[in-house]
Amino acid sequence: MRVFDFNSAIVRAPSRSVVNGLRAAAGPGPVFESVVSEHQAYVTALRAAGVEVTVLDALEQFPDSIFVEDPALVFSEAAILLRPGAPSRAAEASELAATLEARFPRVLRLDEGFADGGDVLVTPDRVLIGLSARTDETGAAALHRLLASIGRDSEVVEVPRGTLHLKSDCSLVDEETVLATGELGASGVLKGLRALVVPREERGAANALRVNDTVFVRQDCPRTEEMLARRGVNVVPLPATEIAKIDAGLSCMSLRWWAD
Ligand code: CIR
Repeated sequence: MRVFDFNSAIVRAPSRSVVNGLRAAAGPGPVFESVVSEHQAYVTALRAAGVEVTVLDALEQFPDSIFVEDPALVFSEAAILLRPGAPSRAAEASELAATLEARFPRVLRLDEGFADGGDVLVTPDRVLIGLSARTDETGAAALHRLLASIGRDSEVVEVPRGTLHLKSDCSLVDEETVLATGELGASGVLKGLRALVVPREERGAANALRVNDTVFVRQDCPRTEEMLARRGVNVVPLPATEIAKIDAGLSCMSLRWWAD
């Protein structure tokens, strides 16, 4: 099984409050109806790629709860409930607990510090845990220990300053190749992997999503799409301009795993 082979995923429907999702920069927020249509396109695309998708109900009290990748981490053998670093997102993990307990043989819990799933990149030989404004050293060390307890090697790395999450700046294209921003590509964090650097004006494209034999990329990043297509990648563009207004990309909207 490859690290991007998935037959199962969990997503959460956007709440009307998503228009108030966290964002680092001022600027127009997303339009609810447009987020809904991006989310529907995403679910349809996951299903077309061979994934069985469970859609959880929207949570009005948590504007960012559509981004289910951040409060948990999932593998075939276990799920880990994390401790999101943004105070407004802290309780999102407990909202996922029953759903994960019904689906995974083990559900572990991070019990100290903070860690967001967006800071975790699973590669074929190790799990990278990025230190960011959302993931602190205590949380990263605790996550490293939990991963060791399920037999997974991990490495704690620095996320470039000003980047929300590790995966805002990178994503796997295949087992040896990562799409990355210039900053992350040059940082040494991705050692052992080949970095394909996205054009500066398309830095949001670094958060692509490989699912089975498809790589999903943001529709508004044509140069990245072309770069991947030229390499023979089966690339499928998806609309994501609305969720990008609240600092999100394609990986954030699902938890993905291979259910045996
Ligand atoms: C946040 O700031 O938490 C949300 N507005 C965006 C989360 C994006 N999640 C991700 O990249 N994994």
